[in-house]
Amino acid sequence: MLKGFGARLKALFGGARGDERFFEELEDFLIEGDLGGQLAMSISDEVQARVKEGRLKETSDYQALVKRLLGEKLTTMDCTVSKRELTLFLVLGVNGVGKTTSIAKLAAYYQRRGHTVLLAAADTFRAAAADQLEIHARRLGCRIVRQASGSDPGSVVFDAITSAQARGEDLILVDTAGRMHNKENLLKELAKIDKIIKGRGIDEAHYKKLIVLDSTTGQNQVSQAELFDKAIGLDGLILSKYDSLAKGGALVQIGDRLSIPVAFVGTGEGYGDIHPFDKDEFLDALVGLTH
Ligand SMILES: Nc1nc2c(ncn2[C@@H]2O[C@H](COP(=O)(O)OP(=O)(O)OP(=O)(O)O)[C@@H](O)[C@H]2O)c(=O)[nH]1
Ligand SMILES: [Mg+2]
Repeated sequence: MLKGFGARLKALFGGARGDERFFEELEDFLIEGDLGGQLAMSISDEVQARVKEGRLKETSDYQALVKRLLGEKLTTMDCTVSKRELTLFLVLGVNGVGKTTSIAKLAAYYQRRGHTVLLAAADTFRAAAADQLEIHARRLGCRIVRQASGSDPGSVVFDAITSAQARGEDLILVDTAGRMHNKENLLKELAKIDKIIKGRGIDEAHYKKLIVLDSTTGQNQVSQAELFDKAIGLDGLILSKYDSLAKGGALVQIGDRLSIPVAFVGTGEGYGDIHPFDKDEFLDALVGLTH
């Protein structure tokens, strides 16, 4: 099924007249699709240049061109996990974006692929956070490391790594707080966790900092990615709540500005509702090429 945005973009191309007004409309429309002013302008300019050359005839020519231009901005993260060495995903993001739900879904995803998964409840700030994660651990049949609420999140991560190393487990998924007394506190706490992980001998290839972005929040996704990337550096993105009418364009903007690869897309609240990012499928939906 065509998502709202893709269907409307297709309709816009269908009525393309190649006059000034059309390119303005196109630019506005791309901005509305969360692509940001700069990217929207450059794409509209590129389309204009091709129209002048007489190279765009059918609606699908326009769609294919925009797909190619957007595709240049997006990269995909390799989501495979080793069975010989311990991997750790530090899952980050502001409150309510879907961190804990995504972790539960990722645990199920990697369990299905034969991996042993350990959950680490490093959101010790919100009292009920560890309980929420523990419910998932019980349902999924995986281990969890937690401490009393209010304890040091770095210490939870330290324990989790020690424990997973001792048991030879494959993957630790670390749930983190999305909110603390203030933003600076949160980022400082995350930087401490980052240091502990590096100090425990998990090398870069097996340590991924993944930010969860709520696809329904438009432009906010870009500023959140920028904030976390600057504070501790990001290795990948997880786009959550993509089962709604979310447009997803912000992902392209983040790719353009920060070059962060996309890892997973979440499409619902069930354990099976997460998939490695499929760039082709994502772009087809965005430009309305999906049948
Ligand atoms: N429809 C839909 N809902 C989702 C998805 N991912 C998460 N949610 C919902 O979003 C809400 C927030 O999810 P959480 O996983 O608790 O978010 P969080 O980032 O851990 O929140 P905090 O712990 O408060 O920072 C819940 O109601 C989830 O069920 C998704 O892919 N699709
Ligand atoms: Mg949470």
